[in-house]
Amino acid sequence: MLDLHYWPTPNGKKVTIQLEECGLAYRVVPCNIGQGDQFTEAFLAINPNNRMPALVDHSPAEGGPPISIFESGAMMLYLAEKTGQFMPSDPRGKYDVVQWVMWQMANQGPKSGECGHFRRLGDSEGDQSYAVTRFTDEVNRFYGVLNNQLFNQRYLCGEQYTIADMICYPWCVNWAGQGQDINDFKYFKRWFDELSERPGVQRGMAVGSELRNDPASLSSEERASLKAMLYNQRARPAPEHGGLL
Ligand SMILES: N[C@@H](CCC(=O)N[C@@H](CS)C(=O)NCC(=O)O)C(=O)O
Repeated sequence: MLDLHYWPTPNGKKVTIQLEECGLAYRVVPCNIGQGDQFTEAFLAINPNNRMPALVDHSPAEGGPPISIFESGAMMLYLAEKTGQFMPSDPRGKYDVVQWVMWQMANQGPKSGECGHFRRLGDSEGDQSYAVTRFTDEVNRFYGVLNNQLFNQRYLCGEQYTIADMICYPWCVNWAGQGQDINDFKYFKRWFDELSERPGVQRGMAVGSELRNDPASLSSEERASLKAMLYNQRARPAPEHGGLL
């Protein structure tokens, strides 16, 4: 059995799309990042980076104790190898996919996250126009990268649908909130529309939709405590005694 520690955000949905596309049996373990579940000792033992998603495979192919994995891209590579689906096994094809997984994890994911963060902030923390322009432009560049890649091929790595497509899709869904117009990127739009119709993508995107609170329903105190917990996190202290020095 696979446990996915999850909250319905784009980083979580990358993995639920893959689980659904592969038809794997899995259990969703809610990790409510608005209530601080990512800081519990039990969760930190799985992911020392206090971020969801995290995956625990209780039945690894080679037997032995459960394998736990953090970072959505690492989970997707693991599942692709475990199932033999949605990633070629020859080095040329495999590393074509791996480089797009790395691209997503190092570029599209984090910078689209910052884009959304600064655009949502408005002027409550002072003038954000430099950050808004910087990240909106960078995200615009990403749509251009995807659009060019998809100019003469159906999927990001050629004619086969792979985890490279699955990992990029959820961060494109909120293109309007990122200050973009996908009609400017017609090859990208063809790909986006095709993926949006896939039943596995639809099922993966819908996982946990009942868990999410409507931010508009939060009181001003709840909003303030959420902000205090999620924004400006600093280092968690290491234990004082008994460590390796
Ligand atoms: N690179 C990580 C990013 C994970 C991430 O940023 N998760 C966010 C939600 S999308 C989170 O858990 N945030 C909790 C927090 O900020 O404390 C991955 O792709 O798995």
